[in-house]
Amino acid sequence: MCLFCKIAQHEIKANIVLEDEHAVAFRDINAAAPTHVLVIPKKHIVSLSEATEADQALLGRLLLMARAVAEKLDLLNAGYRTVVNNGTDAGQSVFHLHIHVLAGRKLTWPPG
Ligand code: DGP
Repeated sequence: MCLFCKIAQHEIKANIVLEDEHAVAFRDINAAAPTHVLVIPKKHIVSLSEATEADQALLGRLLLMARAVAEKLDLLNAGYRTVVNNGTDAGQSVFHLHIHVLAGRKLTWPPG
């Protein structure tokens, strides 16, 4: 089973920020910003490229959980960035779809 499936099933410990029936948000182990949270579906989807029409509602839920994370961590005013790395060139290293929620410093653009 993949690493993030194990986190979603509480087989591997993570610092969980939010959880519901379909998704989990937890602190990234290798934070790239003062706040760095990952939002994942409990369903194993390898990457955004592997998502289908059947995942439409789930994808919406993930974005809303990213927003809920921002609200819970009081980021709505200062701002935050959501990122989905998709595939090798984008730097995806864990092949279970996840949305990064980054905040707590001025983030530059374009990303590296
Ligand atoms: P990406 O490079 O977009 O696939 O992001 C994967 C992220 O997952 C990366 O920022 C580090 C994080 N990560 C990897 N292994 C673990 C882990 O075991 N626990 C937690 N909390 N985060 C992890």
